[in-house]
Parts: sequence; structure tokens; C-alpha cells
Amino acid sequence: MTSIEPVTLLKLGGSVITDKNQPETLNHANIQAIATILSNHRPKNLIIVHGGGSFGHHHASNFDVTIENGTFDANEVDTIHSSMIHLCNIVTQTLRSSGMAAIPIHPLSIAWRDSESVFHLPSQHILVLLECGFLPVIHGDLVISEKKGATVVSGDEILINLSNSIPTKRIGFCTSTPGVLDSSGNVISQLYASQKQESSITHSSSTDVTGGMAGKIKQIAESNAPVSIFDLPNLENFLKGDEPGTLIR
Ligand code: IP8
Repeated sequence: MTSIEPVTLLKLGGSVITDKNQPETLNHANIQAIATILSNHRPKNLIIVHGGGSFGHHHASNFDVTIENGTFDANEVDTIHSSMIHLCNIVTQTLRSSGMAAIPIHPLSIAWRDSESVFHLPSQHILVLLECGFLPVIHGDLVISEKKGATVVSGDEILINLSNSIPTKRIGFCTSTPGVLDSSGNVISQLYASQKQESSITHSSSTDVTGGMAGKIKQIAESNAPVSIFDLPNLENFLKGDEPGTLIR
């Protein structure tokens, strides 16, 4: 068994790394900016999870595939999954070009949902990757679900699942908003467990089959580690150990 120091889990929102309003459109500038920031800071024991943005969500929505509603059509599975592999390859290639040892991990190949819809993601090999000095990069994807076929799993659910199976120091969600906003549009600096479900959360107008910020907050309620939600200009501060945006305990 491996034993490593507690990890940092970082979610790169699909709305940060892609243009969510244009099908299959990357935000190259943001992906490069993230790679530069990470290579300057070289955080130890980091696991990255990224979202689908205009890649996975666009195709999943066309085929009406969601977290609940699966597909048994292999061509649909391949179209959705391949678009996520493509996005993950761009992210990992950019990170490697900046000197990071990024390795893609594809949930469809290793994870599943059981008959109660409980999500299972083996994590031992992810720990071994970390121990060997690699930077694991996982992504929202399709997963095979008992009786339902292939359903969507969000990067948020993957991240929270990992935080409950791998000792986790902190969790960061790098999103297109500077944090969780109150009804006047101001960033709420701290939320406590009891408020996690009650905050005023706006819904995005772009295609998102996993529920946007509202879905994220629902997932975060399941985590044990402190969670920060912030935007790209604050990624560096998060990596330095600050608590930018909204801190959820
Ligand atoms: O953007 C969604 O991941 P998310 C993945 O983290 C697919 O919700 C395939 C739509």
C-alpha cells in the first residue's frame, strides 16, 4: 500500500478551459495560463480534474445523456467519450509542454455506478502515479451504470469521490466566477456546512448536463476537506496557500 502526504485536488472548470457557448471550442489562452502558473508553483501531490465545457456537454446534450439518463448506443458513447479524451489530451499536452509530468486518466475505463447509482472510482493507481512523480489529470466523462447504460459523471463528483478515498488537504474549484455569489452579486467569502445547500446560486445559460454551480455546491456538501471556489486570476493565490473566492468548510 502507498502512503503519501495529503493531496491537493484542483478542478479546472469546463467554462475556464473551453468556450462553453461554441461547440468543441478551446480556450487556449486560459489552458496555457494554467500550465504556466502550475509550472511556476510545482505543487506537490496535486491531482487535476477537469470539466467538459463545450466538448462533453455539447454531445451529451445532443444525445440526451445525463447523470440519470444513460445510453446503450456505442456510437453515442464513443462520440461523447472521444470528445473528452480530445480535451484531456490538449490539457495534458499543454501541461507537459510547460514541464509538468501530466498523465491523462479516463474514468470510462476504470469507474462505474452500481444499481443504487453509487459511483465507484478505484484510486490506488492514482496514488502510485503521484508517488512516481506524475501529475494525474482526470476528467468528467461517461461511466457505465448498472441497468442504465453509459451515464455522465461530472468532474465535481469525481473530485469529491477522490477526496473521500485519498487523504486530502484542500480542494480548489477554478471556475468562471470569482466564487459563490450572494443575491447582490458579491462573493460570499465563507460558507459553512449547514449553508452549503442554501446559498443563492445562479444558473449558467450555456449547455451543462451536470447542473453548473448548483450541481457543484450539491457535490461539495459531500466533501470532508475545505473547498475554495475562485476564478483563474486567483489560481496562483490558491496554490500559494491563500483562500481566495469562497471558502466552504
Ligand atoms: O463539466 C461533464 O463534466 P463536468 C462531462 O465536470 C460530460 O460536469 C461528458 C458531459
